[in-house]
Amino acid sequence: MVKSTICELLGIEYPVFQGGMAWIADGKLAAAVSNGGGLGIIAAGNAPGEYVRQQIRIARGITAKPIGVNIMLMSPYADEVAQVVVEERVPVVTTGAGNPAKYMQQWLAAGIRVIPVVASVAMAKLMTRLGASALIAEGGESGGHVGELTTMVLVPQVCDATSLPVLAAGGIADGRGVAAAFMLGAQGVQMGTRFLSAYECTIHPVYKQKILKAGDLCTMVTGKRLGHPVRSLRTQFARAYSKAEYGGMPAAELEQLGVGALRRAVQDGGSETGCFLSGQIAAMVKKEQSAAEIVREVMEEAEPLLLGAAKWVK
Ligand code: TUI
Repeated sequence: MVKSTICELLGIEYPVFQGGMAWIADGKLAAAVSNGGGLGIIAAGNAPGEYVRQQIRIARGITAKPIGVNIMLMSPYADEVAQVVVEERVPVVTTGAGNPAKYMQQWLAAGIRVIPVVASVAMAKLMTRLGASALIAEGGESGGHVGELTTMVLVPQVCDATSLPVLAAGGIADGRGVAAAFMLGAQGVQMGTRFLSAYECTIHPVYKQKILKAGDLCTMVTGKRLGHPVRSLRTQFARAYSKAEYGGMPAAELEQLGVGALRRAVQDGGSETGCFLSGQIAAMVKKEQSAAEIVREVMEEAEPLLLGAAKWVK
């Protein structure tokens, strides 16, 4: 059994978080992951506070285990979601796509464990100083909003920069990735793409099939010119967006082209108009299974690898 301080800190069985994927990670998926012994996380994405409250209550109807909420800091509703997590006494908050400094005091006073996603050493140091309980170091192999550094490069540097436990994210979908993350100094992992194939993940069937059929070169990054690079499947929409981006389309029009695209992928499954967020690891997601099986499988795979690592030492 692989145990780490993350398990003790949060009262969970396995050091595995399910990423807070906008429009995807709802109360049902989060509860399934938590019931499986990991930490399920509800994504606030660009949704209003009341939606998040509803999802927290749905999750609590399915599990008594700890759940988390991810707050996407670029959301126009970030302020109200920040308040909802306090009112609902959510035990763990993760943040993404920005700096959560202005909310930290309020959350710490409410006894919330704050675990920000960081994509740089500077942000890791700042979050450590401001009272985070742990950090998620997310490399650019991940789906969605991406930073500059890869997981391999970011994780050890974040581990060196903080005394807090670190979870690795980006490019992890099996036990080898988990074992490698521990070798880099992490004490847990966060996976997003792998959970897209969970039975409890209610994305459009077309989205699920695209992930299950994806190859190694299946993703691309768009949105760099607007300052928020996003990794998604290389679909008709992503190619058209990229062409517009590098073809000199004015920024306001480009922004407009992206509006609603995440929702369309998740709810309608349309390749022409939807943006199917995915990590580079999609090619290694090969079957549908329950969220609990995913959590257990990756940790059972990691265990012999970690035990066997000593064979290299002569
Ligand atoms: O947040 C994510 N992934 C996301 S958010 C999202 S929704 C979205 N919709 C439209 C446009 C953009 C996003 C889809 N996927 N991952 C966590 C993450 N956070 N990755 C990188 C960062 C990050 C980047 C900069 C965290 C902090 C940061 O700080 C910059 C600063 O100095 O404020």
